[in-house]
Amino acid sequence: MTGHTKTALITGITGQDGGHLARLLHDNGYEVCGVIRGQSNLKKERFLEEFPYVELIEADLLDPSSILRAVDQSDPDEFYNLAAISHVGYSFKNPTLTLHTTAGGVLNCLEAIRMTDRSGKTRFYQASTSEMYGGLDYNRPGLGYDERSLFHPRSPYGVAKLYGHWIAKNYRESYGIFASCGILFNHEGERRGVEFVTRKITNAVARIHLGLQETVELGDLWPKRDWGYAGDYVRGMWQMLQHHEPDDFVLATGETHSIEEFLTQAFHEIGVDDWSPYVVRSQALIRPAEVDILLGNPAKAERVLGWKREVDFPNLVRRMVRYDIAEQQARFAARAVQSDR
Ligand code: NAP
Ligand code: F7E
Repeated sequence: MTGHTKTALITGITGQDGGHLARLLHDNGYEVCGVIRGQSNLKKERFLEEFPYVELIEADLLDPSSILRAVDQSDPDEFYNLAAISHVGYSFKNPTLTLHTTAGGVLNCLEAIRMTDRSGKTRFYQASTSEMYGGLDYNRPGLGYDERSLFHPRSPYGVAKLYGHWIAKNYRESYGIFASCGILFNHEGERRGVEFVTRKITNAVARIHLGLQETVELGDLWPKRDWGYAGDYVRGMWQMLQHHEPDDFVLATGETHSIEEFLTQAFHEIGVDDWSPYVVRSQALIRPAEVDILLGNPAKAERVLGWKREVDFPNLVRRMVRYDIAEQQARFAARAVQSDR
């Protein structure tokens, strides 16, 4: 071992939150290990360029023995399970894969800890989600969902996450595993996949601004989400595992905005007041069931953990649009250099 104070294992390290968390833990002196899947993962090279200090371990949530080996090999003080099939729309198209990955994968992680962690040192973080509430039973108007609200998931993703949530609590109660669940509302940023609506919009706005794209195709625009910045939320995950006992915590902003509002704010950044000529509605992007409104109440995390989000809605959108404009310009310049050769 080197001079690191603690070791962390992260599944889903190639995803949005994985990148933010790897950096946060490294900056705090951790040795960071991350699970990468696939025999030839195209993200690997780029990931290691950005995070040369991360030790990657080949494993797959669907393969219990590989997760057991990853835990045995890294012997983590903290194990963050961020891997999942995380796209709600995709989960309707691939429900069985979602079940095995997003639900069964959590069991594989917990069993790996139970079998290897004789001293009980490993603290486990489960990435639970506001999608478990489902937008129904919205019976506390203005207050938002908290840790005691009813669950009513509205997608195969939400249902699978609810299993992950309860099995983590069950292993806490049955075996004394330090398992904490963060019930996180939507969080976005420059690392967000372009398959999610916020990044799809900011990427398109940047390209429209630069004359590289004319329109963007979207589904329903009326749903409302409680959107925060991912960098703030991974700090909350870490704080949950530093707490003296395992527990469940909601992380949210306490504000909700429709996709229309996100569009207005994003186009405002490029000086466009009326976005309607640029948005094409697509039936294919409408989900079999929709979560109408999500609003979270982070009072417990604020009070118990001292967690506080720093980035507000206008700054989140601004940050994403500016990042995407710079990224598109850099890509364009790189292509121009290549074609000159
Ligand atoms: P993301 O960007 O979609 O990343 C998902 C990660 O899971 C990727 O690294 C992916 O690997 C990995 N993965 C998928 N299937 C796997 C498998 N079979 N074995 C191993 N790894 C696998 O997700 P995110 O936005 O960072 O979210 C992190 C976690 O928080 C997820 O569990 C998500 O469901 C949950 N969550 C997210 C939000 C949000 O707003 N972002 C809110 C609440 C909860 P590849 O790169 O190889 O595909
Ligand atoms: O959709 C609508 C869509 O896919 C947001 C995941 O991180 O947060 C995320 O789930 C809304 C929905 O995120 C498009 O129907 C319209 O109402 O960006 P999204 P999500 O479904 O809220 C939760 C908390 C998680 O846990 C998940 O892992 O936008 N929408 N048009 C669209 N959505 C997408 N993706 N693409 C569209 O074109």
